[in-house]
Amino acid sequence: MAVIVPSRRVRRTPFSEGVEAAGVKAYTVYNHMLLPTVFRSVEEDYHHLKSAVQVWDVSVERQVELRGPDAGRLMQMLTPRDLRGMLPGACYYLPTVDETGGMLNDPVALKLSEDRYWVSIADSDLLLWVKGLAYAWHLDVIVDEPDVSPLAIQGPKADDLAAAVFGDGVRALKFFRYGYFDFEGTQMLVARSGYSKQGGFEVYVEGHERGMPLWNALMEAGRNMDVHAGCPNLIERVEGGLLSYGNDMNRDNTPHECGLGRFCSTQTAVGCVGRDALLRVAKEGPVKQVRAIEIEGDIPSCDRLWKITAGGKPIGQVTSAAYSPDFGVNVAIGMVRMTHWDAGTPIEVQTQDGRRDAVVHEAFWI
Ligand code: THG
Repeated sequence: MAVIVPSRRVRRTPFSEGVEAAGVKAYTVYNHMLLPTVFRSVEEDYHHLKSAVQVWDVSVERQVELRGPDAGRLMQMLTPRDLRGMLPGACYYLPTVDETGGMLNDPVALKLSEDRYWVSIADSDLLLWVKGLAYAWHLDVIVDEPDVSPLAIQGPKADDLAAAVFGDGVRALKFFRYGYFDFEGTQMLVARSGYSKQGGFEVYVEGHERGMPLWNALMEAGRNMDVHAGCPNLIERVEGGLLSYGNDMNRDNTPHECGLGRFCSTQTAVGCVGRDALLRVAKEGPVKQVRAIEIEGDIPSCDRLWKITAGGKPIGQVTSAAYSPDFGVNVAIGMVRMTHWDAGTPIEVQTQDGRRDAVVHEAFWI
């Protein structure tokens, strides 16, 4: 493939200099910004992520900030997850939906204070929807994109690396909680979260100029831990069933179809846009849903939708797939109709290189 040209529309990040020095080999574009996808090779990066520790430039997880007396009310309009119990210090994974209950994004939200939130978005322009709601409802709230760029520390040695830079206090952070920790005399927001199943942290770096000093400090402190620059890894995230907005789901899907029903309490999420639509589908249950799928044979890269058939009839689609070295099979994420979604059901996947036999797997691999 040809190269991607950065520009004002395809934004660089505060860590781009470090990413380039580390030998990034490929990028994708996510929220109008560069997201590294390969450093050594997808497989090498995968083995290293699962055995050591990596520093990821995930600046593309842009923040939508809601600030003002109506910030809490506006937050609840975005999601069927009940936010009444959310306290400062908490991160919540949030399905966000439109008036039909269709998925608009699947961000991680942080409550900074009673009247201030960050919504750490996946790849869709959620800012525009939030600004539109604030305007239409005459809400007393400011909605914008602050100069905040997450840097992730992921892998089995993530606690050791984070402790070396932020002190042993970070070890006590619980999953999906954040705290403030000192870095060279300034406080930084560090959360125990991240887009892998290997565990780790995300540092929300405020101010472009603070990017490279933190990047360099992590690389320096991690020398004896085999630290390397990394990025969200396709193989690992499919093994773990981490969904990718725009790939595995979009506005055509409800949270229940995405398997995100456990993050919805639609009944009590009063004020949520699309609540009526979701109450209906939650009652009936979805007729198709995300499933782990194991595909036989050699597969090409899944850069388009693969139809799933059973006896030649369409029953779903595969949206992400990769060969897993650790499990020795092709792992995949797909959306499957209820007639065929039981574990063990034999199906066929139509790749651009031809048909492959496949089976609905009981669960994701990690
Ligand atoms: N971190 C932050 N922002 C993000 C992502 C992130 N924005 C974009 C993208 N990732 C949003 N999507 C996800 C998908 C899954 C998870 C987080 C963000 C995730 N899921 C946990 C799991 O499936 O194991 C469950 C979380 C929970 O139990 O609450 O972590 O990664 N800042």
